[in-house]
Amino acid sequence: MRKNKVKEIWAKNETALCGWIATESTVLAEMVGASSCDAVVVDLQHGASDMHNLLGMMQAISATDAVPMVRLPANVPETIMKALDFGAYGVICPLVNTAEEAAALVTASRYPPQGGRSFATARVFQYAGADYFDHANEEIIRLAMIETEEGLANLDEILAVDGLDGVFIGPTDLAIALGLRPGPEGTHQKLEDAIAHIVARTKAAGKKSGIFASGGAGAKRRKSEGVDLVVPTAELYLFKKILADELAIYHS
Ligand code: 3PY
Ligand code: MG
Repeated sequence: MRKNKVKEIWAKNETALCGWIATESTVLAEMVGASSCDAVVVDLQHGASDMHNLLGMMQAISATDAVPMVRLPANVPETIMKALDFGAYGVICPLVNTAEEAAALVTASRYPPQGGRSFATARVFQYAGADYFDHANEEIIRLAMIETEEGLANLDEILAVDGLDGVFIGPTDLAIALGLRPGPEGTHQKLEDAIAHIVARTKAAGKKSGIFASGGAGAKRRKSEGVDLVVPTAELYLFKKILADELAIYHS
């Protein structure tokens, strides 16, 4: 089976750099995959993509060396299984509140006997190789998003779930959960403390943490803080920023 590059990076205790696609553009997904990013996430929760175009998005990322990943719309077994069948090598599940919810994510993404994933010779075999069934349970990445008060309170129990690779911090929802207004890195000490706590507990559990950042500088900062997978924002926000910068030059 084709190896999961993010897992190889983690095995060396290094940080993976991850792109994030909010549009449904296969061209942009391929472009981000061909950058220095190690992985690309297609966002099915807040992004424009859905199950109807996900297969094409996975193919576009597969044309590059980046690992195709998905942020799920919700913790729904049918959706998890289909995203994996289409070629996702990693799933990030939003709004995980309890260990039971994290366990359900793991179960849906593991073939029996460890889990309850249904088998079909799906498109992923084209990408992964004929022995996908034998190694998928180990190669696939499963991250539970910590972005609610309840998820934060249950962090240690969530981290203890067998088969869960770790957690992904949603700083925007987490800020709101803490009664704060979202902002870039360093805006609120209370949020920074919560993030540092999540990163430290995750390391103590021998698992991996990921986070969404506000740009290259924010991602670099999170890497220096020990986060294992950093997302320096989504392609949509980058476009907006570059467009504003270029038009400001024009109008100046
Ligand atoms: C959040 O910040 O809440 C996220 O879900 C990151 O995309
Ligand atoms: Mg969120």
